[in-house]
Amino acid sequence: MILKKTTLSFATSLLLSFLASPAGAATLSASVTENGKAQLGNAVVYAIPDAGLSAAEKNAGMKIVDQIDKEFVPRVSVIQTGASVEFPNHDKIRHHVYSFSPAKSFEIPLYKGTPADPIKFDQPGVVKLGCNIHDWMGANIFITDTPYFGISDANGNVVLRDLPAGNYKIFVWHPQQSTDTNSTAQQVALKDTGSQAVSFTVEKKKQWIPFRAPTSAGGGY
Ligand SMILES: [Cu+2]
Repeated sequence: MILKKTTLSFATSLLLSFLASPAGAATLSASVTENGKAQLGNAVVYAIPDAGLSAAEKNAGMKIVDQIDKEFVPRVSVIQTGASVEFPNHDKIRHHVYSFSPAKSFEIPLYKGTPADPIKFDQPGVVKLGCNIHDWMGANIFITDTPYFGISDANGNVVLRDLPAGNYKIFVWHPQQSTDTNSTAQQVALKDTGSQAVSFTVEKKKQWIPFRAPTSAGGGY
């Protein structure tokens, strides 16, 4: 009896998402500025439907956070809850990737190449990555339940496509943001066709980890 009900509701949500999908796809454009002035790149913009997510919208997927020239690439990633991330090391030296973040605490001890097992991120939140050997190496993974997200380019622009029509709350997150992400919510009603625009202003904290590795010569690392 229980099994039957589950199967039915799964089939229903598949059908609903199929009906809601390409026919009624909306586009959301967001522009992000820093303190209302400069355009801000590397900001995550994500849209959560008021109606909740169907089973078909929870498809997680896979991402890569590379290590190149003693830096994480990219510095900011966004993934859906349940997604896995591979951490290939393309340097000739070893890295030791770790996170102490509550959303996902893990480490991949000293390695070269691509670790056999990707890391699965099964809780929403922010994961700050570091390397035990190279203190300056840092990156962020933002994990959200919704599949509707993007990261702003150098001009502070991000476009979310193929959103089913409906009411959404739109949020922004940035690694240096000084305010709570939940307080950034903007309510938007997306229609079947056309696009809608929102803009965000991010208040930034003063401090930031350096973007580039120190250029000191030598050293075995
Ligand atoms: Cu390293």
